[in-house]
Amino acid sequence: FRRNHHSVGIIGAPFSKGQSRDGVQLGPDLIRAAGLVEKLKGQGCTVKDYGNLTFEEVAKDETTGRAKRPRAVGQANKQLSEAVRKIKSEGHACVMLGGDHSLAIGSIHGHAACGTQLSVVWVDAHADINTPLTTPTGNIHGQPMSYLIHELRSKIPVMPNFSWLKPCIAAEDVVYIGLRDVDPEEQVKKPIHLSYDIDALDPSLAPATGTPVVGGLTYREGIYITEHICQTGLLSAVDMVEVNPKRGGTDNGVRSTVDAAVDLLLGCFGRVREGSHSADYKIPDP
Ligand code: 6HN
Ligand code: MN
Ligand code: MN
Ligand code: MN
Repeated sequence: FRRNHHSVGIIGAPFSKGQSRDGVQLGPDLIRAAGLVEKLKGQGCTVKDYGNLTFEEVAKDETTGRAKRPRAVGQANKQLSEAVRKIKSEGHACVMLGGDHSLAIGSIHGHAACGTQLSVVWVDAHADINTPLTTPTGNIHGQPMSYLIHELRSKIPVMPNFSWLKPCIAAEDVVYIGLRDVDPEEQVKKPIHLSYDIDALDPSLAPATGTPVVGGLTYREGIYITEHICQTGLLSAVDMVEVNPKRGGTDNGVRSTVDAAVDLLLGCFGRVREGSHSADYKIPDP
């Protein structure tokens, strides 16, 4: 038998203002409704669900540089950072359910606030490392890495509601997987923050996302990454972001996207494709 003893803390961040498409704020409840908590428990994990954060409306939120809605994004990520920090301090592997990928700012910052140097594995069709001055769209979900990396500090303008944020990741500790033109670097020894954008997967498998790009990972490749990271024993926090049920086209498209998100998270915490028994399974006696 395989036994899993992962202790998982889940925080939902129903936030969409790092981009402009409605629907991605529905991700956390949709992923829960697909049975995430029960399935994690079924494979032997201890799970504490910390619920969803609530975000207040920001009335006037003008751009900084080209970055759109900086006050809303800064405030939401401050709240998320504090929540992740608490979950880590209580000893759990943290699962952050987004929401859009701007939430990686607070999730990684809160994780790093525990004091250890982290490595970040960024699984995404996009590099999400535009600065507020280089962004072609203004959407902060295409920028989170630029705020987090020490080496880019001098490239980031002062932004409203971002004064709490200090860079906390060294560029050499970031691994990108899923970009169509970058080779993965796999020698990771520090605690791992896995930031999984569902658009890393091929749109035929995960169409319900705001910025799909053809030529993505297969289900098998996507799951393999999670299994491999689980086996390192170093997984410390995971983001699952950019699931958007209003972009799926069909019910089947939404379902397959959400199911993929759940399966990736199960893979992070010990599920094996050759089949895992539930924690209390016993071979029947005749
Ligand atoms: N995502 N590179 C584009 C931009 O707007 O900066 C797309 C970013 C997509 C971000 O999928 O998390
Ligand atoms: Mn992304
Ligand atoms: Mn992406
Ligand atoms: Mn494991």
